[in-house]
Amino acid sequence: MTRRNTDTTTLIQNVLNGDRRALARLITRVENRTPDAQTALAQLYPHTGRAYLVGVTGAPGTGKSTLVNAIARALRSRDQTVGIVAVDPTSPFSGGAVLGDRIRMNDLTGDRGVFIRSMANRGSLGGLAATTSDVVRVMDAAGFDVILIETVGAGQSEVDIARTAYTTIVIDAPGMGDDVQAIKAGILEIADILVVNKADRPGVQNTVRALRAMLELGHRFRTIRHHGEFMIQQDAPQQDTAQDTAQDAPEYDFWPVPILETIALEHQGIDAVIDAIEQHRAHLHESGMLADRERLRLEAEFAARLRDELLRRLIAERTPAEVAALVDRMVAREIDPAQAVALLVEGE
Ligand SMILES: Nc1nc2c(ncn2[C@@H]2O[C@H](COP(=O)(O)OP(=O)(O)OP(=O)(O)O)[C@@H](O)[C@H]2O)c(=O)[nH]1
Ligand SMILES: [Mg+2]
Repeated sequence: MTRRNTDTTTLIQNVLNGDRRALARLITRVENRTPDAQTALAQLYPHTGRAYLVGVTGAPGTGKSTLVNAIARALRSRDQTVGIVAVDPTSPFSGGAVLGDRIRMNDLTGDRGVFIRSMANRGSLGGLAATTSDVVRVMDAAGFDVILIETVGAGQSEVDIARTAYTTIVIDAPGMGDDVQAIKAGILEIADILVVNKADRPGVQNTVRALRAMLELGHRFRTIRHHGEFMIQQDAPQQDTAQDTAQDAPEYDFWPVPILETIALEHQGIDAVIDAIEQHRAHLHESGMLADRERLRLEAEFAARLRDELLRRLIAERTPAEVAALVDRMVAREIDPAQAVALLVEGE
């Protein structure tokens, strides 16, 4: 065995034993996508799937980090260990927002039952989603009971990251501008729990009303969509075939999305949020949807990774000049984009 292999084996063992320094080291390697990180992830994988994943997303400045901090503290008082992954695609790794998150969350530092990791954008957003899944899995293997994943609900990739959770909390706050604009329908659609934070500010009831109206407009039923959502979706579980339209959704699928008010800064309303997470978890469990979600999650991740890998391989086989030549021909109206793709794939 080489020294590197021995190192990796020890590192994996230490992570499984909950060693924080090993955890931090491995996560750094995962972020850097080192070859030994791939080995470690594969070996840790059988030890994952136990943590309960909660996504927290919403517009910038709504109070996601403050709420995550408050939820983590409340979970700790219920004797649960907590991993936190804060994804901040807009800031460079050493940027202010990441530091800000650390400062705001520092009343949790020193507690060995909490582990916080901030991640910034490295490379493409697709890459960030994959890396986030890997980091979450490392924390899962390390034995944290709950993993909170904070993302800014600004783009598709962030929404995809939030979607990897079992329970997704979408957060809004009064005074964020037009309430209907503040949360795009796409983000609202993934909400299992809606939180209106900054309930100490004027306009809370307007925000609550706007959200309730949007929910009633067509998001009342949250169904697992088996068709059209993911690239790979051949054998949907039998019991769900009648579920493609909300009207047909059987009773077990119904989850009334609660709208909760919090003042995260003062830790007010947090117990109700945790109770709602617990209720949603029980609902997923009893309805069998927990297993469905896990399966969908893995399928979606598989599809995304496959897309990235195929694209990477295809592009690697072509020179930049070949790609540029195709773009030139599109600009000259000689070929349309679909033809350009066909030519690239067929290796013209
Ligand atoms: N008045 C009031 N302010 C709050 C509350 N919760 C958070 N804030 C403040 O709102 C600001 C933004 O809070 P953050 O927790 O950083 O919000 P965020 O959504 O994580 O922000 P980004 O990660 O930058 O998108 C901070 O100045 C908080 O102190 C609250 O309940 N009431
Ligand atoms: Mg934040």
